[in-house]
Amino acid sequence: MKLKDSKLNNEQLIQAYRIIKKARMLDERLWQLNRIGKSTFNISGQGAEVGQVAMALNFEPDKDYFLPYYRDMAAVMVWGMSAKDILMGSLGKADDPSSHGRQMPNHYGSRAHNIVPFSSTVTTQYPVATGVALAMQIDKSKAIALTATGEGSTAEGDFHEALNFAGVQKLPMVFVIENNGYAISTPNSEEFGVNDLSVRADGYGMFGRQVNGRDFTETYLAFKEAAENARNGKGSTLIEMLVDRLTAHSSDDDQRVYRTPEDIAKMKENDCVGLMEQQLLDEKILNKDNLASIKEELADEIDKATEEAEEMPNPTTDQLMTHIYGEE
Ligand SMILES: Cc1ncc(C[n+]2csc(CCOP(=O)(O)OP(=O)(O)O)c2C)c(N)n1
Ligand SMILES: [Mg+2]
Repeated sequence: MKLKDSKLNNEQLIQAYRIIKKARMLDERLWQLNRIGKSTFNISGQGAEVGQVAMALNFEPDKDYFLPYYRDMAAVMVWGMSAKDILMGSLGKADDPSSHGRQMPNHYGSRAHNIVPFSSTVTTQYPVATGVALAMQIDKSKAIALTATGEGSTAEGDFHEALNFAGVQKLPMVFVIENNGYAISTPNSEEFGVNDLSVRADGYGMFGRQVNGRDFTETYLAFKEAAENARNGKGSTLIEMLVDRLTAHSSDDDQRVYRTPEDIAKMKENDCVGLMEQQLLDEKILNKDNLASIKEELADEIDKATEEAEEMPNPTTDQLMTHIYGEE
């Protein structure tokens, strides 16, 4: 679909693109920091940025809560986390808003931005999100809980428990499955027996929809409807968002071992960021010079954020037991 069919104006579309591009460039920086030994780990959202931003723009970050998973960097940036916040998490700094340097990198959380930190144990954020949504429903706050996980992770019992509870209670929620074709090295064909995971919504009494997460407008409009339904008391929606995983699962594996060179090359040719850039040019929203200067501005911003984050203090041994349990 055309970008303009989203009914967002040019300024809003450019703003969305800037976040998408920034997430991509920041992720590339995190890989560099890992490879030179400054950060211990990286797990990327490369290939999912367009879908994530199109999704997240439909929520109100000062009111709605996001319970993300490890690939959701672009989405948490829409929610308000800065490049420096994310870099501090990767470098394990004392002021890292996600966990003050206690968690693995890319385990995003920010009390200031209504982003609930999560466990590495996949899909545990789903049932936690139903609790957040139940509180919102009891409070009549008209807020929504958005939560995301990967497609392989939907095999966990937590997935069923969360969707069942949300369906029964008609909770104000949007559940997202980011289907990137693989669970580490296991392909979709060995993960489940259906072609469309969103059909599972029917079994829980909620709305279900599969979207192409490489298409900004298709994704934006699907989440718009889901958010409106949740906000207007019509209950939850399950959205399967088809995306790519352009990198290995994480910095600890090499996808060339389990994917063919042709498969990897084809995926890179359809890189969602490149597709959106072409649409911005075709629809005359930006020209090539504009794209080049945005890239330059973002590169400066990320360099500056990296320098600032690197200069931040590390946690000290006397802080070992802080930020672990709630304060009395
Ligand atoms: C309960 C549990 N089992 C296994 C793992 C190890 N693990 C981490 S990520 C992952 C794959 C998840 O794949 P998917 O849900 O498709 O998400 P993706 O990483 O592809 O985005 C696995 C098996 C874990 N973290 N938690
Ligand atoms: Mg996956």
